[in-house]
Amino acid sequence: WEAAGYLPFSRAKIGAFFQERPVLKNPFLEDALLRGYLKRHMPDKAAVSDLRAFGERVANEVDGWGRECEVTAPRLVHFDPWGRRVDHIVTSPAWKRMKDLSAQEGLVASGYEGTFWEWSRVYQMSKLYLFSPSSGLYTCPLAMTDGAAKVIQSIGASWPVKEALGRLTTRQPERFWTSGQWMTERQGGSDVGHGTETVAVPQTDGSFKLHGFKWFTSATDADMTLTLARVQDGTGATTPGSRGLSLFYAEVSRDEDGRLKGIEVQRLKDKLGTRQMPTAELLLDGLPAHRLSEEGRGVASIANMLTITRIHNSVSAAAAMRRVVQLARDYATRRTAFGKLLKDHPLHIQTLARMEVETRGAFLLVMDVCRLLGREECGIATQLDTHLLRLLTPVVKLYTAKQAVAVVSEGLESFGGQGYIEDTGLPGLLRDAQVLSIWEGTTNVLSLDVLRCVARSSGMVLHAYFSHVKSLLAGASGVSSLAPAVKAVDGALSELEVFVRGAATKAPGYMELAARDLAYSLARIYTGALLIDHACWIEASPSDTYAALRWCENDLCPVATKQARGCFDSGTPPLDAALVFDRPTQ
Ligand code: UCC
Ligand code: FAD
Repeated sequence: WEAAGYLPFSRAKIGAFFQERPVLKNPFLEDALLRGYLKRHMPDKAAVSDLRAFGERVANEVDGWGRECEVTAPRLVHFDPWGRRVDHIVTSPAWKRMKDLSAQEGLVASGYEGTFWEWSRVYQMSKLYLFSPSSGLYTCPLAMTDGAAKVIQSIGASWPVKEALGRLTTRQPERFWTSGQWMTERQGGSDVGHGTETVAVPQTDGSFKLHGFKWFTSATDADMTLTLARVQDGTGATTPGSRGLSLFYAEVSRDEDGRLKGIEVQRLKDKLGTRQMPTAELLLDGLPAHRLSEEGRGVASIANMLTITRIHNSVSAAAAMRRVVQLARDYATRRTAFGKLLKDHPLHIQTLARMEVETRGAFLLVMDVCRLLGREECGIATQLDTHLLRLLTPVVKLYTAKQAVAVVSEGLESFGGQGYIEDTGLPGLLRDAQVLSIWEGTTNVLSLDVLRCVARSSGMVLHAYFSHVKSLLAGASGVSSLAPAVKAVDGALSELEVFVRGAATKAPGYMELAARDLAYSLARIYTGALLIDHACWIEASPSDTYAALRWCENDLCPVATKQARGCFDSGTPPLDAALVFDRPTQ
C-alpha cells in the first residue's frame, strides 16, 4: 500500500478534498429585487446597462481591490527620515484606485448630474449598493463627500467653496476631491452642542483659524472637510451649547516643507473594523478655515450632510446584507453535509430565506428614501414627500444598521467555521457592519431625533406617514394572496395611531422611553407596506408575495406591545436602573 502511494495522509499529501469557495458573481445580475425595482420604477436602458456593466466590474476587479484595502491597512508616518514632522497617512494603492474609480464611475457625481431626473438618486445609490461591500469602505469618504457637496449646494456655492463643489462632484479623477466630516470631540459625539471645544479665531481678512481637538475623523486623507467650532469674540469668549456652534470649511493642505497646515495627526485609531480606512485623532492648531453658516447655525447647517450620510449608511447596510445572502446561497450549492448539499436541507434554506426577507425589506425602505430625496432635489416633492423624507431618514438609518449586524452575523454562521476565518474575507463584513449603528448617530440618538422631528412638525410628519402607508395598502385591496399581510400592517398601523394619539397626554419621559420602539414600529410598518406594494406590481413574482407575507408575521408595532406591558410607565426607569446596577448585598 505504502509503496503504491495509496496512503491518503502523509507529508505533502493533506487529503484529496478541498471545499469549493463561494463565488461572487455579478451582484446586479444576481439581485432579483434590485432589477425588479428598477424595471418597475426607472426602466431606463442606459441606467440598467451601466449597472450591469458595473456589477461585472465589481465582481471581477473591484472586489479584489477591496480585499487589498483590508489587508493593507493605512499607517501613519509622523516624521520624515530627517526628523521633520510630516504626519503622512500612507494608504494602499488599492485605496487610491478606489478614489479614481469613484470619480470615473460618477459615484458622487451622478447624484448631482440629474441625468435620470427624479430617479438620479435611486440610480446613484443602486450603484453604491453594488459597490459598497467590495469597496474597501471607500463608501465612507464618498458618503461624506456627497454630504459636503449637498451642504455647499444648499448654502449657495460662492468663493472659496464653489471650486470645492466642482471638485467633489466631478468625474475627472485628477480633479476629484473627497471631504471629511469632523464633528466628534472627546466630550461628545452625540451631544456635539455641549461636546465641542474647538474655537474659531477671526482673522483680519474675514477668515478664521481653528484650534481644537477632533477625536474621530474618518478617511483623514481627504482634501477638505466640514467641521464645527465656536467663534471667539474680541475677548476670547464663546457662546456655549448648540447655539454657539458655526459650520466651517477647511482645506487639508501642506506647506512647502510637506507639513500639514494647521493640523497635527495625533494618532490613527485601532478599530474593531473599518480597518481599510484611516480614522485619526487630529489636533487643529490654527487650521485656516472659512465660516459657511451664520454664526450659531452650525448644527442646522450641517443637517443636510447628516441626511445624506445617513442615507449612504443605510445603503451600505442593505448592501452588506445582500452580499452575505448572495455568498451564502452560492455556498449552499457547493457545500455538502450529512450526505446532501446545504441547499437541500430545508432548515438551512429557511435560515437563508429569513435573511432574504430582512434584506428585501431593508432594500425597499432604503430605496424609498432615495426616491424621496430625488424628488426633493428635483423640486417636485409634495409636502408629504418632504415630511416623509425628514421622518424616514433617521428611521431607515437606525433600523437597517441593526438589521445588518443581525443578518451578516447569521450569514457568517451559514459558512460554518469558514465564516470565522479571516482570509475568506467574511469576518470583515461583520466587523464593518458593527459600526453602522454607531457613527452618524447611534440608535438611541436617532430615535430621539425622530421624536424631535415629530414634535417640531406638530405631528405633520406622522400625518404624512399614516396617509402614505394607507395609500400603499389601498393599492393592495382585493389582492387575496396578500390579504394576511395587508391585515397585519393595517392592524399595526391602527395600534400605532392609538399610541400616537395617547402620546399627547403622556409626560415627556414616557415618550423618551418609547422612542426606540416607536422608531422600530415606524420602520417595520412602513417596510411591510412597501413589500406589499412591490408584490402588487403586475410583474411581481410569487417570491415577492411570499416575502411580504413573511415580513408581516413579525411584531410590526413593538411600541404598542411594550406599552401594553407597561414598559414605558414611570415606575420602569428605577426598576431598569436597579436591574442594571444590581450588585450582591453583603
Ligand atoms: O460619524 C461621523 C462620520 C462617520 C463616517 C461617515 C460614514 C457614512 C456612511 C458610510 C457607509 C459605509 S460624523 C459624526 C456624526 N455625528 C452625528 O451624527 C451626531 C449625532 N447627534 C445628533 O444627531 C444630535 O441629534 C444633534 C447633534 C443634531 C443634536 O444637536 P442639537 O443642537 O441639540 O440639535 P437640535 O436642537 O435638535 O437641532 C438644531 C437645529 C434645528 O434647526 P432649527 O434651529 O432651525 O430649528 C434642527 O431642526 O438643527 C436641526 N436639525 C436637523 N435638521 C437637527 N438634526 C437634524 C436632522 N437630522 N435633520 C434636519
Ligand atoms: P456617546 O455620545 O458618548 O454615546 C454613548 C452611548 O450613550 C451610546 O450608546 C448612545 O446611544 C447613548 N446616548 C447618548 N445620548 C443619549 C441620550 N440622550 N439618550 C439615550 N442614550 C444616549 N465622528 C466624526 O465626527 N467624524 C468622523 O469621521 C467619525 N468617524 C468615525 C469612525 C468610526 C470607526 C467610529 C466608531 C466613530 C466615528 N465618529 C466620527 C464618531 C461617531 O460619530 C461617534 O462615536 C458617535 O456619534 C457617538 O458619539 P460618542 O462616541 O461620543 O458616544
